[in-house]
Amino acid sequence: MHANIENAQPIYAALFISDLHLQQSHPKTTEAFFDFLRRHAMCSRQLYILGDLFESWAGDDDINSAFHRKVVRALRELSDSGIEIHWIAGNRDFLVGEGFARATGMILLPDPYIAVIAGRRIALTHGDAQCIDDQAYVDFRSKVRNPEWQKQFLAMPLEQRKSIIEGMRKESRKAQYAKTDSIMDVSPAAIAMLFEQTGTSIIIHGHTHRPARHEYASGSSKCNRYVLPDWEYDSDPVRGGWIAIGQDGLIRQFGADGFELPSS
Ligand SMILES: [Mn+2]
Repeated sequence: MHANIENAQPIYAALFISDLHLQQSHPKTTEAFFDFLRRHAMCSRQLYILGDLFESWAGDDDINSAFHRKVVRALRELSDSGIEIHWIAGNRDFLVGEGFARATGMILLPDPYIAVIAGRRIALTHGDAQCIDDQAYVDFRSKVRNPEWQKQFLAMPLEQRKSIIEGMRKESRKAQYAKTDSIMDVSPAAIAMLFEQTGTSIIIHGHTHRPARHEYASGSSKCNRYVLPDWEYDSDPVRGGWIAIGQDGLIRQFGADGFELPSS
């Protein structure tokens, strides 16, 4: 009985998503995420969340809001089904900590992280650490990623933290108008350095919301940098998608409609 189910092999070795920016005011995006978990992540051995799953995260003591509990329950269902969930923090949800990891059953990874999937070594990163041409952002990042700053911040009452984060978001939106497109993208020098430091020929990252596959020649071999899309199902046209690595090691890019992109 049920032999076909018990013997079923996962279709994919790993799936990668980032920049869903989940928030209560975007219910269709949240529903698209739950749908993705049920229909696609369930057919994979591993799921890698590469940052900015949430639009903001004020600390693990905010885990009990009705919205956050729904997200936790969906991730827990996946990990309880035996699918490994791996997490790299983004610039919006870097305060996700051990409490959230325990509740969802996921594994927190450092940034960058070298994963070996279907025999391929792959460097995984959110991508904001490679945006080194934006000096104001580099300064901001080094401040808020400092453990001492985080300790002091997390010692504040939750409501105060939420209003500080809201203020930061307004400032950052204002500052972005004055920045050029290239300054907000990853720096070619930082990408070259990441390839060299990790000794990999594949990078997967998000953050820039510029989904693509970039190919680089490196001596006689080739390197590839895959950029994940952001998700937005509450506006028209919708945006979204993911990257999958098959058991055969092949890397495929999928769009918001769930179909494979022809260019990958
Ligand atoms: Mn980001």
